[in-house]
Amino acid sequence: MSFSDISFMKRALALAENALPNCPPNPAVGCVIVKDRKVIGEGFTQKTGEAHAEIMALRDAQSRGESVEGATVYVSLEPCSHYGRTPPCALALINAKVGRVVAALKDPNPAVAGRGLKMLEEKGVQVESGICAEEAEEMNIGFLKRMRTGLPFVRSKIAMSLDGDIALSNGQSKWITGKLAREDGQMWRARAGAILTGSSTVAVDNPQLNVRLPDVQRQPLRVIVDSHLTLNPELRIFETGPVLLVCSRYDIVRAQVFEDMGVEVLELPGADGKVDLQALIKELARREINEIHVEAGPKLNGALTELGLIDEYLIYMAPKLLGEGMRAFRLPSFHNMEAVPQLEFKSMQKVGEDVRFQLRPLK
Ligand code: AOF
Ligand code: ZN
Repeated sequence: MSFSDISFMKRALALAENALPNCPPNPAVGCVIVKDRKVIGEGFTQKTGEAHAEIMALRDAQSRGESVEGATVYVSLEPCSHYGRTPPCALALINAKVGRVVAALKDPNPAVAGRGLKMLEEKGVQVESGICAEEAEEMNIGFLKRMRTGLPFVRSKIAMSLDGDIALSNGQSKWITGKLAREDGQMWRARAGAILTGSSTVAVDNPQLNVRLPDVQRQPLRVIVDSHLTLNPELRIFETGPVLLVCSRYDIVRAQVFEDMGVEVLELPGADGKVDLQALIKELARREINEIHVEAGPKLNGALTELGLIDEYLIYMAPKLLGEGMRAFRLPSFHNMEAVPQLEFKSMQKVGEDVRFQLRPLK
């Protein structure tokens, strides 16, 4: 591994970022082809069913009139070896006669799992992996978790005041954080396969919970936990894009109204008349959702936390005190410090006038 290997891989990772909003459920991958220390082709994963990063980079080199024979290919995930929705990238690289392939990570998809690199090696291509692995893990944290464990990565985004409130006591919550923090939140929303919320948030805030960014061709599935199907079908969330309404008891009359509007209604009964959240997370994995982005109130955030279902808290904290307002989490009283959920800071960053914390449960 050399210094230039790292810098070309960083470029591949930066390219992969462009893929994040459009490629799910495929992982976001970037690829850079280098010859004589010069970049001759670049690419990133297109939307599912279309070209992978390596194919885009090979096409880019071709359109620049460059020969890739003997070149080094930097790719942020192992090239695929299988016929999925597209043919194997490893084969395309072999046919293009590249000399060396450097991958950041092995692809844990059981259809690939090391076979991409093996195929290349068997044809005399020099291979290496593990360069910038940590950054590459973060880039596709949801895809990698789902491939390794069968479950998606759950990230809960919460905008709160310095005293931990998400709304005033009268329910008003517009706007606690500033414009830049809200734009940053849109980026995280855009990379998710699903946005998960509860009926109270939808009823009180009347949000759209969609992605409003330029060049985004895909909308995440909006999933609403509404145990008794009490929501008003005229709320804004039902006007745009796909919605999955999850209840604990299927009421045919109420459900019909939503189904006639094209909204899917799913019954997942849990304990105490509530929705089985664990079953819901599994169901979303079955639907190839890699990342679930939670934007919800205290009840759902409290319940998910108690069940240990949140992998990351994305907290935007505003320099404001809201006083006796609505707390971010409804959790029981704890009687000793050993019992409280413990998190660790993954990152801290100022975003406009607010601060963003990324926290993960302490393992
Ligand atoms: C790559 N390069 O840019 C990506 C890869 O159905 P397909 O053909 O689109 O294949 C999807 C699988 O390919 C996906 O689950 C993952 O294992 C791999 N993704 N592989 O060589 C890429 N995005
Ligand atoms: Zn591929």
